[in-house]
Amino acid sequence: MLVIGERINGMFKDIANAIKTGDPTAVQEWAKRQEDNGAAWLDINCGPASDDPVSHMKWLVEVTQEVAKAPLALDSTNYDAIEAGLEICKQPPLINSVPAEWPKMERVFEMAAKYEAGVVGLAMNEQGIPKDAESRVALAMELCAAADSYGVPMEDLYIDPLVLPCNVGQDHGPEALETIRQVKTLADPPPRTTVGLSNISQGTKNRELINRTFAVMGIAMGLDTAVADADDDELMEAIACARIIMNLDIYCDSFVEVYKDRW
Ligand code: THG
Repeated sequence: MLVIGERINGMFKDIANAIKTGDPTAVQEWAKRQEDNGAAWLDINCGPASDDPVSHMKWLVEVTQEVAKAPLALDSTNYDAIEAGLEICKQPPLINSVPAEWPKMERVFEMAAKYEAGVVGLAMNEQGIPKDAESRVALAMELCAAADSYGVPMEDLYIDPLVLPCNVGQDHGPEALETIRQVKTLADPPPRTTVGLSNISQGTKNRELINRTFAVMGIAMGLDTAVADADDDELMEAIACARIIMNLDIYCDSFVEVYKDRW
């Protein structure tokens, strides 16, 4: 599993403050730190309080690219903000994200084809997030069909079953995991998979333990990527171990260091 570093998000006070004051220090520190810690992409999200997501997204992309080489994941529900980011990305990013809804899929898959970007497709639609895995998988298949019709290859589509906090949506946990397993077995070639890992522990105690437990369970089900905390060493170590157990990396005595050095 590869990590999409979650930290450049206006939901965090230091990033919200950077956006407000125009001081890039905190953004650039987190960009370098996440990259050093093994993040393969950097998530870029203006946060819920942004009153100008188009210019805030552009600014975050610009200042991040000044210090980091990793590709970005443009995280917004505002597709004008996504497009503004796409125009200035130095390498193809991920578009994070689109639900299984028209005309949103049309706008996003058209942009993805034009900019050769990846797309995170959410297992939800106008009716919200379904409870059971079968309905989530059906939405995933709609996303696969839509991607295909715009020429976006399955390796560039990342299905997100949507993870809810385990203290309020406990019954969603097994459904999200089963969705990952089925998406990987029902489609050939299969799309990739992703989750917002820290969602699982929002508002709980022992957050890191819950996050890394879900991560290794997800990897066993076929989880390829996650928006997650690259600064959490024990999480990164658990991911490195799970990749060995799943035979995704070759065992060596220093496999944790090797994983962290790779990106
Ligand atoms: N799927 C996809 N993208 C996503 C999500 C998802 N992007 C956003 C989010 N969910 C993933 N990123 C985070 C980032 C932070 C937290 C959770 C998910 C988090 N933040 C602390 C909290 O809410 O308690 C904030 C703490 C603070 O304010 O300092 O947990 O599901 N595709």
